[in-house]
Amino acid sequence: LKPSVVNSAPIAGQKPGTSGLRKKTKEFMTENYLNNFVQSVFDAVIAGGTNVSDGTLVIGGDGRYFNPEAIQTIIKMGVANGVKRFWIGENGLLSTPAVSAIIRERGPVWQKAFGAFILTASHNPGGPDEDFGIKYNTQNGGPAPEYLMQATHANTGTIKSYKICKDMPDVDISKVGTTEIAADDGSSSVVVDVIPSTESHVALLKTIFDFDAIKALLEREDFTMIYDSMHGVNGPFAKSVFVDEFGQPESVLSNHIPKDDFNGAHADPNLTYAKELVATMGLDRKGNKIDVSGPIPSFGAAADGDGDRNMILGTQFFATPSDSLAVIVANANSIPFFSSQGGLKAVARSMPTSGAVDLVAKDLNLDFFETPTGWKFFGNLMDSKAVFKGKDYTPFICGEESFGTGSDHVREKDGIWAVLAWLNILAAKNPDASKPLVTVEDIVKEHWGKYGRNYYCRWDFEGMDKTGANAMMDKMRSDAAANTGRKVGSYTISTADDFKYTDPVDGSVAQKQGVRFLMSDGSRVIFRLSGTAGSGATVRMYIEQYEQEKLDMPVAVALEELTKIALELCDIKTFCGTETPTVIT
Ligand code: VG1
Ligand code: CO
Repeated sequence: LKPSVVNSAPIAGQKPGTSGLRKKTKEFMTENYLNNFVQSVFDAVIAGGTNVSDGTLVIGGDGRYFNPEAIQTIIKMGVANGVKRFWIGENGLLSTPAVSAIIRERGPVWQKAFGAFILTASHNPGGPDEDFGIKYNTQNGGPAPEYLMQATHANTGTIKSYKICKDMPDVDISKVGTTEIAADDGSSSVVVDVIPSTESHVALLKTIFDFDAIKALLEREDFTMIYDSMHGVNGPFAKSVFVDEFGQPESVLSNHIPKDDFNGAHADPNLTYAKELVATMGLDRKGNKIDVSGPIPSFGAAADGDGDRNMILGTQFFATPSDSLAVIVANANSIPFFSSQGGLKAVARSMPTSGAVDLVAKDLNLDFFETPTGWKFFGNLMDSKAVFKGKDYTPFICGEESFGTGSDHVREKDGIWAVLAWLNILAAKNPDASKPLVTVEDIVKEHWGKYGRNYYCRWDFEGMDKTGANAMMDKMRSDAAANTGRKVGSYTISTADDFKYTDPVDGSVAQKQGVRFLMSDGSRVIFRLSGTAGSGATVRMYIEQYEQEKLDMPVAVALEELTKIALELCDIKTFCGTETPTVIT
């Protein structure tokens, strides 16, 4: 266990985005690339006052290519930097929400985790020619806050060397168990615990939901489901819950064996990429009904590579993530986690997420927050009690339009949580098995009937030229004042601005979080550049229109005029040379 100091030099571009550092796998595998970043994190964490010799470091990932090698490197660097105890997921597998649960729940006080490395590029494709990524989570179980990532980035620009125990043998991560490695002179030792991947997370989920009621729902003759894990890390978790806990046959699981390239597919749960599930549920990639021979399941769900995203489908019905969030919030108190704590108290959504949940929050008198894109902003609100002298916003639900939903049970979005939330709500709506099944579609339509419908879609333009995309955003920013008050088609722009967020808990300010065109009738058009693209620029265009009466239009029809206006407002054709999106969700 003798640490070596290896000379290195800064590598350009190691700037963490919305959710960690993501690059092409090949770039990550170049000499010192991973080492430089990991050392920069350790230096920032230690400078921030964390004693890494006290407590445990968690390491796991979504199983993508280069995960096993990266895990061994981080263990050896961790030891060299003073870490004494590790928890590693079996076979290196831990979903993002499971990591959060492990940090928060696992072990006695003296072993509690101080942080975690998660090896994932989430919904980005994996494999030697695709993407790799790494994120760091802190002691509260959430993504590292902005200041820590800024310090890390600064360190990557000045790094001269890193520490590693080169001669330490690789740890066998394929078997659950404890390895103790003592220094030659017996002066110190390090404990590496390979832990069952699903244990802490599934135990936590069992305390949140009414498992008996969900089991009874799943056992109904007229209820069938399918859960597509898209060959990401969610497979073992879905198996543990649906097969081991609920006693369902393995046939409810689809693509549940993790693969290091996600079987060559794009493990992103949306209508475009979850093709197989979408077809099984009787829909096309626009969410329209198609003819299917044979029965269609009552409930369909999918997860992304690292298991933090979810897509919810009913029989020939797509619940948009924004609607799903609103429905979960409206029915939260049928879930024991909320009812047992005196009811849901606060909700938050990211800025581009539709305003459907705002209407529920207002109706139910909940504290409501609108934050920038990315999960880290929700964490502060959930931790408000600790940080904010007793002001407590929990129990708390939050979500994003990008298929992310969760609560304060962990500090990450949680795909399987959202699936169980829906099943718990379905169970509560169906107390009597002899009555016809109240479906996902019934629940969403009843919701629209009460609150109106926020028609919504997002267009992604992937692989755009960075210079062009930045120039486009700059132009909209500088034109914001002039655009305010302007009439466009049948709309009037009541405000054009660049979203800025002041954190109500710690007062920190996040600037330039997306250009917004807020129309006088409540409709919105929003533009952002993605912070998770592995290469090039991804432009995101979000379109929303609220309707109180007309609840049954095809989305494309409802949003037709606004979409045309949006393309004119940004003039993407001139700046990026196209106005055809690569993905519509
Ligand atoms: C995207 C989504 C954002 C999400 C983030 C991480 O970020 O829009 O809502 O929080 O991915 O999700 P961006 O900056 O590319 O728009 V995950 O599942 O990739 O960790
Ligand atoms: Co993800």
